[in-house]
Amino acid sequence: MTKAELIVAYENMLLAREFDHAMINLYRQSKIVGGVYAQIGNEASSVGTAMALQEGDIIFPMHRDNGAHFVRGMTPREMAINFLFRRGSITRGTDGTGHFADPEKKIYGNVSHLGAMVPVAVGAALAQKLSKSGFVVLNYIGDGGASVGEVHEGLMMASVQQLPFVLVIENNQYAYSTPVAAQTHNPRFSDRAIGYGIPGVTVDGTDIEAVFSATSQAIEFARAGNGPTIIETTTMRMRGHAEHDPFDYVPKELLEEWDRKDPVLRTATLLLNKGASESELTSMQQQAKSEIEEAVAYANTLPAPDAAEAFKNVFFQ
Ligand SMILES: Cc1ncc(C[n+]2csc(CCOP(=O)(O)OP(=O)(O)O)c2C)c(N)n1
Ligand SMILES: [Mg+2]
Repeated sequence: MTKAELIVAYENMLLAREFDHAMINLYRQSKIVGGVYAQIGNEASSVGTAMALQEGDIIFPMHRDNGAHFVRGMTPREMAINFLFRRGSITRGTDGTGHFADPEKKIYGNVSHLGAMVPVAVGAALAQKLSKSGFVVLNYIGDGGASVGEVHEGLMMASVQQLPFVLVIENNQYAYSTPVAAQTHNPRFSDRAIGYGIPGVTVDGTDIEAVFSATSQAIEFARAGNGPTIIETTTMRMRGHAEHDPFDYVPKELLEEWDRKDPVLRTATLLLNKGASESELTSMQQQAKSEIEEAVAYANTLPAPDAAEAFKNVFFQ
């Protein structure tokens, strides 16, 4: 990656990291009543993949992909207002977590039901092919979600129709309390691509350059009409499933091992190697922190939604 690209990556990764810390603190103060699914440890995966998209491309992020939201133009204010479920939020104050979409920004996920998002995203990819839009769909799923049946159905359709579709499997070692070894006999998720006759690659999901390069290739391949790719990014979920989960089932040594590969620190080192100075990095860190603080302060000035909002878009017979 060029220095300019690394700067964009680092800025977005810092925003994601600072946002996580801010949401964790608010959750502890009972100011957030939804789930806080931190993406600490997974930032290079969501930022590096999303950065490979071009304007007009479509993204379906998962519950943990705040970095992808930032890359695709979601602002810290918009994010904070949603998590604090204030009036005027993207979900009209009805969701206090990461289950939101913004079609204007071509962010069509998150579908909360694991696996169910893939056929929807594949449908979006089919629409791109039929309309010859030239846009590509980037879809995320976790190591746990990847084993849900609808993922198979979606990939069957995407591969046989050669759709402009890229599936990122974020293998962060756990699905809630279930380690990968307890849910699949083959821990290499990219091998599943063989069954669909499409390319599959596994990359170190803490290495922003590896993630960006693999995704750029897959997106180019898809845009040229060659069909889908599976990209497995290996990372570690460094927090519990969400903040209510003490994750005492995760061996401490495993967390220590992955902590040494912290994606934010690794990206800082890459920037230093490209000639950035320590003081440049410090000012980027301060900038991200103050942007998130300002966003939370702004969200706190907004009122709660009207109770009547709860009944909008609710259908019953
Ligand atoms: C069909 C379905 N079952 C269960 C859940 C509840 N749930 C939400 S996230 C999650 C764990 C997902 O693990 P993984 O796919 O590995 O993603 P990660 O949270 O590790 O990023 C579970 C069980 C759900 N949303 N949908
Ligand atoms: Mg997981």
